[in-house]
Amino acid sequence: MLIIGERINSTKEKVKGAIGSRDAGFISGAARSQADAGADYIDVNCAVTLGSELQDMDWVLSVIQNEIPDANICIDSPSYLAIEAALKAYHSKGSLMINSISGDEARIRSILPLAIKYNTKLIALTMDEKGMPQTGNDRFEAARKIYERVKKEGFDVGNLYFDPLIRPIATEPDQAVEFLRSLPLIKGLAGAKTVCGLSNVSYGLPNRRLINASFLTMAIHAGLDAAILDPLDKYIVSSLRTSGALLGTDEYCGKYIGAYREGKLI
Ligand code: THG
Repeated sequence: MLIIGERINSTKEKVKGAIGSRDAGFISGAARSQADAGADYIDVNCAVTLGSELQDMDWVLSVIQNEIPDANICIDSPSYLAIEAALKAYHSKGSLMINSISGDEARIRSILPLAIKYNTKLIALTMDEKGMPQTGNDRFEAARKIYERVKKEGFDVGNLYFDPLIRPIATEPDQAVEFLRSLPLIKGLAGAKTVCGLSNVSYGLPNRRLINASFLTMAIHAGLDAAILDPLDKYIVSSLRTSGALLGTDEYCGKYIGAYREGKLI
């Protein structure tokens, strides 16, 4: 499982405040704690600070690279200009992921050349101009079109991560199952991988962390390759470690036992 740490996201009030006041200690601490907890990538989202997103992205990336010189970054932005600014601001030896494109042709046309030029991994949301997918098959069809389109341009599909878009079960009770159904279908596209942001699934319900962690366990079994999540959340860590042990990807349950000894499990 590829872990993408979600904590540096400007939709969180504390993060927004820290970016606004240029509190480097807060941002470097959030990067450090996530990397120490096993995050393979650090997601960076500065989109809430409209108007200053480019400068904010530039500053946050310099702070993270200062703290962790070989940090891998997942650039999370709806703005082409902010993504471009981030790619230019990144001088480290690590690897980059762009979050995200979709089936939207204008978006593909602007972002894909950047992903090719800077040799990044790329997240593609399985939706297009027609809107949000309902069924597992809708998600697969959207993924298939993007896959063909991106491949035609010479992008290495081994670096492509499809996000089948999780929706809240509180209002759409069939959507978690449809998401899970889409995973093996999408992974039938040679080389393609899957990713998701977990927390939408639990929106509107109490004890959200429990739902998120349980759903993560199901998604890992269904073939999820990567997830944007909080690597410091004990419920999440418990799901990751129990899944590895139960699915035989954690040799002699070593990581599970290690996490237990370190008091990291619920
Ligand atoms: N797919 C892709 N990218 C994404 C998402 C996705 N990027 C953003 C988001 N979804 C994932 N990142 C976060 C970051 C922080 C939080 C949630 C998702 C967060 N949530 C609050 C918390 O946990 O305290 C709760 C917020 C709430 O109550 O709504 O911090 O799906 N490709």
